Amino acid sequence: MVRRALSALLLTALACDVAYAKFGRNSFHEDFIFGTGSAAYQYEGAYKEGGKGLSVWDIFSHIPGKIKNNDTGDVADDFYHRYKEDVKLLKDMNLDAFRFSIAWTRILPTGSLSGGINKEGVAFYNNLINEVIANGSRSNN
Ligand SMILES: *[C@@H]1O[C@H](CO)[C@@H](O)[C@H](O)[C@H]1NC(C)=O
Ligand SMILES: CC(=O)N[C@H]1CO[C@H](CO)[C@@H](O)[C@@H]1O
Repeated sequence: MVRRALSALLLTALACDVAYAKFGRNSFHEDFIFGTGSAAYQYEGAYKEGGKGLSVWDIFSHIPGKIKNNDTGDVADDFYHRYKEDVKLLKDMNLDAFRFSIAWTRILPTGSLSGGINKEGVAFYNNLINEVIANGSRSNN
């Protein structure tokens, strides 16, 4: 009984393997865009660098006990410093597109236009977009 069940399982696994082998990029229309994405708070880190202002999440996550393990996005994936390595990963994975969000606190550190635009923040996103394009992907935000 157990042996028969195992044989059935093995056959199912083999059938799935064959099905997977035929399933790949070519299974999609040639115009299909493969990409990945990120969200600023979860990804960038550098929460007080480059002229960035504090977001609601920056402040909230620093209130002890509000977030499990008192975790914050202060460093996160350190994308702010390591975006070139990440763009290289996109290229190595042969992805077509990269979608990301912009931390408005990097652009408008005080939360309003009257407080001034942070040129260093604009430059960061500009450099990121240039890096993505130079490495053959589209950027979407
Ligand atoms: C989080 O911070 C609170 C308040 O300081 C503390 O009581 C708690 O032990 C901390 N939790 C962890 C997982 O460090
Ligand atoms: C992997 C790769 O091609 N990286 C290139 C990405 O674009 C920059 C230019 O901004 C090149 O210097 C890298 O070689």
